[in-house]
Amino acid sequence: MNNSIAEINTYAKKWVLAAGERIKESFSKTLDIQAKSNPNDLVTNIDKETEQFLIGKIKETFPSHRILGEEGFGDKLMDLSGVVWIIDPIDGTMNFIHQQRNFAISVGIYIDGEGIIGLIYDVAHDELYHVVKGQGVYMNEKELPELRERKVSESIIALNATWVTENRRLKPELLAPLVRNVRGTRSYGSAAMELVYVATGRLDAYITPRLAPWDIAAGILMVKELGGIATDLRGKSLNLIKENSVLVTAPGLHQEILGGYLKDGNW
Ligand code: 2AM
Ligand code: CA
Repeated sequence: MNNSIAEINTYAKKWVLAAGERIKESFSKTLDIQAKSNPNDLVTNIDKETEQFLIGKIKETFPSHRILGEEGFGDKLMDLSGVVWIIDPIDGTMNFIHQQRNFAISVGIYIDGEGIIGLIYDVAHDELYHVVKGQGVYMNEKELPELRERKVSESIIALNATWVTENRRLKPELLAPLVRNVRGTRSYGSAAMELVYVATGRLDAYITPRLAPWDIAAGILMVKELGGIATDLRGKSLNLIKENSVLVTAPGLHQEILGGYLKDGNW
């Protein structure tokens, strides 16, 4: 690798902030909205333009880097060798369309499969969450503290009610005891934001049956950097080249949820 991590990081931050400015400008314009895999799986011209903007910058400056992007303007990847940027131009597109908030730009940068840099930009709040492996997690200029040990009875967990009730495997009857025993449940509709909320301690866990690599690539690096745990629902490592079920928690909680509530699941 010819470019230093510091150099890649400086550009990544600059481009994500610039992409956020472009998204803010779009708030006053009419969106072109299309459905993808189903009528509720949406994409807009701004999702596509933001991905193309970021890819244009990366390819111009770092031609050897590869890109995995949600909207398909990147490369077709079979593995994570070399430097790979994993991009969700707008995570929480439905929120972007309906609410103009609760969405984020998510960029994870992996080197030979190891997560090194993560950026999640909450554009509506002007909050850039940022991690470089081993150097801590920052919200703008403020460093986030290590996560504290949690018990299920004291925790707030994020779940997507639609997916929990629809999913064949993540059955409501399996999750009902957990939902009863936690302090509260929440759903924000953006995986990147939900992972950031675990990193900041606003949430203690996030459980979901199926996410794509771009939904989680940046956020799991932040949670792990602060002592949290990120696996699939069987406790296995996440694979950033395919879809995964996801269990991301503060320390302590992972074993309690996995062993106490999810062990009889058929994931
Ligand atoms: P998106 O907005 O980029 O599509 C919604 O709870 C979260 O799940 C969002 O992060 C959303 O990302 C993601 N999501 C929505 N549909 C999905 C799908 N079919 N597969 C994987 N992730 C999805
Ligand atoms: Ca998206």
